[in-house]
Amino acid sequence: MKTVFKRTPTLKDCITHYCPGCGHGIAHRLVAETIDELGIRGRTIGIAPVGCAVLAYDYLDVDMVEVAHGRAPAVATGMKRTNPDKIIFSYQGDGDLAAIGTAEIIHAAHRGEQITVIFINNAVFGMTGGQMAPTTVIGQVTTTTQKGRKATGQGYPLQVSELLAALPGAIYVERCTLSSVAGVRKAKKALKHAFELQLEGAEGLSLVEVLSPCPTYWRMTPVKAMEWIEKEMTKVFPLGRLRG
Ligand SMILES: Cc1ncc(C[n+]2csc(CCOP(=O)(O)OP(=O)(O)O)c2C)c(N)n1
Ligand code: SF4
Ligand SMILES: [Mg+2]
Repeated sequence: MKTVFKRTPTLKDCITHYCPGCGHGIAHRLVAETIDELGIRGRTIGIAPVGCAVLAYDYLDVDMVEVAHGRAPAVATGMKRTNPDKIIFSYQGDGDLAAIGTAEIIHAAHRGEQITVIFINNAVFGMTGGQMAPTTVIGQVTTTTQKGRKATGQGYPLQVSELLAALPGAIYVERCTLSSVAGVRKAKKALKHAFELQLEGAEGLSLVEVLSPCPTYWRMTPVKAMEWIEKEMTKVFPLGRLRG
């Protein structure tokens, strides 16, 4: 029998703690495949987030560092500056990157740090129980917006990628989705491009935002969660290349 699909070596052979239908597992696979295809496993260092992907270091077989919530771009900056031959990436949720770590990501991009950022936008604080995040869309029910998010008092969804794309230090910013096969393929291409830029020594930060399902705290089946991304999330977070 011919093998048509197999685990890529950078993805460890283990069971993850993710809920059924969670996007983090797909995103991990894409990151692992990219590292393997580029042959950079021995020189890549990842920064694990605080959030549901906190155990990314147990799933990705590369050197990884765990840092405080939101501080990944600051730590990645230090890592890259002291190890310029290494490929440095951070993997961050929306609570991590768009809430507590807003200052770190904006300034890392503004300084044009040569790092690659993978931004998993699932529109909630997943790990802590599905609270509203800055990326929660208007009308979305979360544990802290039980009548749906309202702009008055709770603000508008924060489009971090659009903000970052306005900075000259961010050389590549693209928003992708995991909600369809075509979307997953595009996300892989975007991740590869982002890593390649760093590999080539391009001067600046590359970021790939990935719209990712959290069926558990969206209170949806995995299939409905994918549909919700396509119908609702992409209205607020349009897909495509924003810079570079
Ligand atoms: C300094 C600090 N503040 C708050 C927390 C609590 N905390 C842990 S995970 C998390 C939110 C995670 O959300 P996100 O980054 O979107 O990741 P997800 O779980 O949705 O993938 C928060 C607020 C913490 N660990 N450290
Ligand atoms: S709570 Fe959401 S983000 Fe966290 S593992 Fe479950 S589905 Fe994934
Ligand atoms: Mg989140």
